[in-house]
Amino acid sequence: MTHQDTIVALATASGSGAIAVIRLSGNDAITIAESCFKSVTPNKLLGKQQTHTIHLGHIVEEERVFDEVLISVFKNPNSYTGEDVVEISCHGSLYIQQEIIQLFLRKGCRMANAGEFTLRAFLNGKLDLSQAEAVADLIASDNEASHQVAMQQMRGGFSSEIAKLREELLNFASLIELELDFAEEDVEFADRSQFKDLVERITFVLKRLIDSFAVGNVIKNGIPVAIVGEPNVGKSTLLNALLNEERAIVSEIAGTTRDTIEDEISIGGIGFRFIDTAGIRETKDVVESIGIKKTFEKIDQAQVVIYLFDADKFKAQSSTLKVELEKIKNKYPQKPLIVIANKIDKVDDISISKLQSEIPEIKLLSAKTGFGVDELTNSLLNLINTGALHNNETIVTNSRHYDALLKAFEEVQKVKYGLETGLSGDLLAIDIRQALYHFGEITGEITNDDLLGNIFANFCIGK
Ligand SMILES: Nc1nc2c(ncn2[C@@H]2O[C@H](COP(=O)(O)OP(=O)(O)OP(=O)(O)O)[C@@H](O)[C@H]2O)c(=O)[nH]1
Ligand SMILES: [Mg+2]
Repeated sequence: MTHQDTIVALATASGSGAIAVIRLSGNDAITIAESCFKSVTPNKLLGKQQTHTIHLGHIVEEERVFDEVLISVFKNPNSYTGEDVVEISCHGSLYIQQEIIQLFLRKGCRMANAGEFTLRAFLNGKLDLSQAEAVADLIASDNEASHQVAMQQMRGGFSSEIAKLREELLNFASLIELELDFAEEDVEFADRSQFKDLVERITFVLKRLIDSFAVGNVIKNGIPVAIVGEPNVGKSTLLNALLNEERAIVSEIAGTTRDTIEDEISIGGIGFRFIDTAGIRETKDVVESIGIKKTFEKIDQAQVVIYLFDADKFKAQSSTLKVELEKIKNKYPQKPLIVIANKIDKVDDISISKLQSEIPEIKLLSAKTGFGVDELTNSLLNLINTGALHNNETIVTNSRHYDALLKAFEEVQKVKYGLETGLSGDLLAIDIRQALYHFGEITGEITNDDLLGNIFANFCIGK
């Protein structure tokens, strides 16, 4: 597919900065840039310059000079999009950026759509679909783990693995379909035992990738951690201590937090999303009770629950506390629960040892002084299975890929069953074709406009 029109967009973040980069891509990118460029070297024409070269000069329109700029020239196919690309580094004032973009629009460029540069890169075979998607993830990555996963996927990640298996499966599909043409002769071109081996291998790889999604999802979206407990135990103070900023309002009045407050930070390279909730108690206050209902919804969504109580009130409330903890454990048996005695600065050593003997898993903390916060973040990190990450294994983070992998897995299981039960070649071929289809969806061998539209709409303009 070729694109006739030349697109333009700001590639750097909008707003003013030291430098801004404006990008052009398409058949006329170099001609259009040349028509607005006056090099400091007399009579230098951009069209005559080699690919991957940089040129100093001015952006001009007749007598008007817009800015002094550096222009980089990339000639097709050796560019990000695979087309002719020109990048103009101008001074980063909002006014200059807009004036230059307007100028290029007058000269015949069209404003690029979201993700259109990357879409063109995909359509021109510079990237496969999963790599193109990784570009968006890379731009969005804000911690070590999500960065590492996006980087790995952009460099080929599992799409090369999938492409290879698809190739082998395609071979078998062709052989089996060939057999159908020779049905009378009753021959077998496709070695069934080799085929079984392949199906086993594919099953293994798919299963590993599917399982990795749980980790991948967590890495991409941050691990939701709900902080719950009765009013006034110090939940908001703990949130602030974890985030290292005064994010939530703290007061001695019970019922201060009426809604949930969320914020994300990176701990040891993993994104955690902490959710401060309204304290749980019986109440007639309508607003507060809505907040409490929300607290339970947040526990549902959280992957980890931190239950906080006031160490100073332990003596008076130890029995209700234990009942409360049992309730949570019964309701969410799978969810890691971290139990914390807060305000430990207010109690003496005897009370502490009593606490520890009655609730052995207890962690001691003072949200106010910061005591125990590091230990808490360490135990959070320990909960998360990041083994896969550190072993450099491929991790699936994209729900579209996950979906396609699940479907491919289902089809491959049908093929496997078909092989075991001696299913006829024509029926086997149908299942194989289905599996191939889902493999192709991941890498982009099989696409449709809706799918592409969806994926690239999530990009920023200029990428
Ligand atoms: N001494 C001491 N006081 C604390 C500690 N943590 C919180 N507090 C105090 O406890 C009071 C309640 O703290 P908050 O963080 O607002 O409690 P909360 O659990 O968010 O309360 P609600 O939003 O009402 O449910 C405030 O006066 C805090 O300063 C601590 O570790 N030690
Ligand atoms: Mg609060």
